[in-house]
Amino acid sequence: MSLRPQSSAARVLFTLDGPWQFQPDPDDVGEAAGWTGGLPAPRPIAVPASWNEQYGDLVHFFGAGWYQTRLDLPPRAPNSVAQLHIGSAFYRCDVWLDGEYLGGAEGGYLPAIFALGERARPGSRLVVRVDGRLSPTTVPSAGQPSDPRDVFASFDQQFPRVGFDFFPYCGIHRPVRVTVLPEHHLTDLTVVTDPEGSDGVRVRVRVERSDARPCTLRLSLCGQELTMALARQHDEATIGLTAPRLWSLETPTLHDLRAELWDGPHLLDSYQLPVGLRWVELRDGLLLLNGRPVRLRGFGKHEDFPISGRGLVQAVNVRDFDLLRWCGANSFRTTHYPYSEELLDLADQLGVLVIGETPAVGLWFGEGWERRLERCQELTAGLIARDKNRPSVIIWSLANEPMSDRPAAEPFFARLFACARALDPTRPLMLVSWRGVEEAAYAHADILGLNRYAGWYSEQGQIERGVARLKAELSAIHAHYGKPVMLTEFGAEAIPGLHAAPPEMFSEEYQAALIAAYLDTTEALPFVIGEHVWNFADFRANQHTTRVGGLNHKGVFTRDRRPKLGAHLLRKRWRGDTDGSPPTLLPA
Ligand code: BDP
Repeated sequence: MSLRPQSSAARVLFTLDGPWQFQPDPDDVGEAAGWTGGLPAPRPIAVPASWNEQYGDLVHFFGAGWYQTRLDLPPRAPNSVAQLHIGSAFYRCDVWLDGEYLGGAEGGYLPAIFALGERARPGSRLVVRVDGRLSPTTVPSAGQPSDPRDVFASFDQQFPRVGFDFFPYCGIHRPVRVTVLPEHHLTDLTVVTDPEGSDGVRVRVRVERSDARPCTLRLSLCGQELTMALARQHDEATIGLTAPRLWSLETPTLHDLRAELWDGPHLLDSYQLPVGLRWVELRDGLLLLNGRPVRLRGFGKHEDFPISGRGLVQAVNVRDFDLLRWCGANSFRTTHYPYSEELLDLADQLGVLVIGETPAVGLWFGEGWERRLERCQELTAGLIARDKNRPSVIIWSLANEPMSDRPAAEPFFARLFACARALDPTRPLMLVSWRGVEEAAYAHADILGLNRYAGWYSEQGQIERGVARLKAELSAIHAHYGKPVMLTEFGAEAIPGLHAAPPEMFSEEYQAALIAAYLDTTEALPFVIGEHVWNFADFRANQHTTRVGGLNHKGVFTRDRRPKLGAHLLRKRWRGDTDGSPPTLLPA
């Protein structure tokens, strides 16, 4: 476990973001040719960003690419600990410093941390090899054998051939930083808030540190100070607060928890964690935040933008939150992988609820499922470790649309849900399915997510028949499992500027009409705890007959974030106003 890097009175942090040098390695010769010590013919590349759209010859390059930059470690205290932190690199990264191997990490969406040891010096050369190749055993997968039981077999025809409906952008996608920690340092904090009495809370803080050397812990939160002698590597402290300002959608108050380690008068380490005091429950079929029911209104999204690809662009994230507010959404799901920590900072600050999803999209249960289960357990543990202290994250989604029509699916999910529940008993667990009542793994989830495209992939052009089917299916799921259900995806493609009256498929009117009909249906069902439109914005997918121009056009905003009629419709429904949009174009 590791705390997110920050600078403090005892810690140093600097960024390596900016242009790096890059060389694609289509024949996979780099390691044998000694590129680990430096690249023979590199070209500039931006970090963070996907490599695919930075150069025309890299668009469909999904192999290994080598990055290098200079790393100047400042003079540091003896025994301090220098670490390299890569926010994310897709799909796998391996790191060398001055030709010496530091380690590797797989998965693509979670931070990778490498000890720099004593090697780093001013002018060191850092080399990172990023391998974008997916295989049948990776999560997510690509290239698995076709089987009619795996429903998305039709996507076998798409290019590139991957087991999911978004472009497999490659590269260093999130910030790269170097941190220097003091010798004796905090390694983890876990903060849990429980209600106490009529207006109080009890905040449990679990502290982990690098060693068991006796020292004093000082915690401060909301003006309360707590001092405690530590003699073990981990300990737990409790802070009681009367009538604190809670974190909620309306007032997303964050308090700074300051944690310090002291040796007599000497400060050993200091860390500041923003904390939102809130608790989440499922009770009587409702989702409750701080004891009050909340209905989730929002979207599935993607980290996706022209040229930067899946790389972090802070301005795009800020704009997305502005647009979430513009249309009155209160939540989103991090479909279909963990999003950047910088994005979740905004959710914490702005009071937006998040369903945090693992990269387990389109899981398949043929040969090698045990290996994929291990990967899923590691990825789930990594996601929980990274985001467990975030007030915005209220639910964990452990998989999206598994192809679970196979015997292995049941034991697979029994183990995966047990693993997540043991790691975080404070948040409900969700499984997002396309199979509906047939989804045996629903038995292990607390919230049953359903993705439904009746009126689009089925009942094509017939919205009324689509919603009739939707209602019947949702009711059957609830009757069978007796658990809260969420409509986690629904929608229709709309080519921006394409209009039709009466509405026809691919027109903005059809998309808006379908969304309206779905909301009419689900808002009347008391066991449905929310609905997320697919998708917030158009996004780059793979080339396929159903993906015009390589984009999935189910966004209610275009890829450059202009509203379609569907966005105006949502604003009207979720906020009750139209912002001057042409109401005559809205479906009645
Ligand atoms: C669902 C998937 C999502 C796709 C969407 C679609 O969860 O990733 O993009 O359908 O077809 O099956 O648009």
